[in-house]
Amino acid sequence: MTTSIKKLPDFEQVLSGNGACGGCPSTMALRIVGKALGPNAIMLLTPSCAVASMGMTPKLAYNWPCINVTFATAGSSASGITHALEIMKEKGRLQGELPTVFSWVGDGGTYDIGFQALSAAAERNDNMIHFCYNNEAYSNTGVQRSGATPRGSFTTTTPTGKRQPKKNMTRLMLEHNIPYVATATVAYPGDLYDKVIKAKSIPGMKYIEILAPCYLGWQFDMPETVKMSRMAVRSGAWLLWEAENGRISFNSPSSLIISGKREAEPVNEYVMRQGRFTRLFKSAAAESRIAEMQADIDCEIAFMRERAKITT
Ligand SMILES: Cc1ncc(C[n+]2csc(CCOP(=O)(O)OP(=O)(O)O)c2C)c(N)n1
Ligand code: SF4
Ligand SMILES: [Mg+2]
Repeated sequence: MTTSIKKLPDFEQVLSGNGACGGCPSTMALRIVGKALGPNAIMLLTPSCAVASMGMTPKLAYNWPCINVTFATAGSSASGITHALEIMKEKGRLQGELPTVFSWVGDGGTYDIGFQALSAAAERNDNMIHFCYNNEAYSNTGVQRSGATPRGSFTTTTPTGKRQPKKNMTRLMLEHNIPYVATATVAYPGDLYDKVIKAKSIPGMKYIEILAPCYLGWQFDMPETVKMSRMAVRSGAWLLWEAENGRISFNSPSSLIISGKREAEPVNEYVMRQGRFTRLFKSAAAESRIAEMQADIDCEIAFMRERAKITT
């Protein structure tokens, strides 16, 4: 049974007065993550909105020791810290429970620039949680395309809409055979909370990717952040699932779509609400390009339905 939002702990690890946009989905997600991780954790960040939002020491908005590392190095830096903690514990220089080492990184820092170091940390099964908050673009620098930007989306570097489908990062992480991989999004806070609680209890590498609809990059009205997140799941554009030791299970409502009990909503209802696709809708090729986007989603649903039948 998923934890109700009303049952989440009262304490806050993300403090008020931070520099994020109002209604920022990544900050919303981090609040929930903080409630699950608690204070005994060390946070790593790469250049991103999350860094721009955090403020400066001693008035940091995030109530953990925070380390800003270079873009390419979230995986390797977290590896160094987690190993150092283990050695300190072994030598008796650290008492009590080891802090959770976690990286809070955007899609640019995960899919693209930080991929090599993350993949290497996953292959070593180093003890950490890598969170990718995925707003589907390089938002902090003015919304450029990333490997996570979906087909058809306008960004400053894809002025006619991205031609390629997004990279399937969660599946890539799954194929590293790490103990835990999960997807989440802000419209389902209890689901995210439960996944972080679980990840925290598992030794080794954990990867959690959170879809974060960013009103600035996606161009919708800011109060619709949570609605957009829900629409992504209901259309099947974002599937909620988790894999423990390679065994995949789907979470509601994606489980209903996968089992065929509920039809995924057509993608055009979801994308029509987002200004980043407006030019596409106005173009002569609108019909065929929306059909391509729908085909990407249908293909992913069909693939995941079959992939879940295989356990390693
Ligand atoms: C090596 C390097 N390249 C480029 C930059 C400039 N830069 C800072 S933040 C950022 C965007 C980060 O995108 P993402 O990781 O998706 O996080 P978001 O801004 O969306 O929160 C870029 C390109 C940098 N700091 N370092
Ligand atoms: S640009 Fe988007 S991700 Fe960045 S702080 Fe604003 S709402 Fe959040
Ligand atoms: Mg981003």
